[in-house]
Amino acid sequence: MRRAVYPGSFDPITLGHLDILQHAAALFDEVVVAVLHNPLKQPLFTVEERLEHVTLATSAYANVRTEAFAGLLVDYCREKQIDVVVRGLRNASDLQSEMPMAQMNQTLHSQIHTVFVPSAPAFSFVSSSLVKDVAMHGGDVSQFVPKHVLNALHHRLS
Ligand code: COD
Repeated sequence: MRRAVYPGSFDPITLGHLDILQHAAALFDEVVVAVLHNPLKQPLFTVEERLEHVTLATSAYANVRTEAFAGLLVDYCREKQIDVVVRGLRNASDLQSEMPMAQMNQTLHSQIHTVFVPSAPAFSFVSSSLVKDVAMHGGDVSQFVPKHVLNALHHRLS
């Protein structure tokens, strides 16, 4: 069985993330969306909230499940016996930041392979940070996030 992990902060999950996940779910038998819990960072949504948002957003996929992780991604992969990491690529700058991560992960754990999935053009400019910034300033982000995330953003930022 081919398993993959799709790791990220998902603060919050966007339609761009879901676009990548749709491809990952078609490519692999099972995909674990791993939501990073980093105690040193101050996310807009707690890890529990982000897990809930991701679980709801991915409920249509029978082969996708959601988990939180902390610490090194390679340690999580070792523990779960997962050897493929899926990452989305929006542009050249993503590639520039993703390559060192993929190479570091492969150096730390030689069995880890990173698979890059190109983003749909419609979402190539979308990021969680931009969505939060626009929402924080009263802009309409309804075309970039699932409805329940939109509600959560309104609730958190009001
Ligand atoms: N379209 C397509 N893909 C997208 C879009 C979009 N609009 N938005 C985001 N993505 C992709 C990103 O490119 C990424 O692949 C994925 O979705 C998740 O994105 P984010 O922003 O939610 O998550 P990141 O980039 O903050 O996640 C970073 C990790 C958590 C993977 C990383 O920090 C990590 O592995 N941390 C654990 C500690 C560790 O192992 N450190 C060493 C790393 S070498």
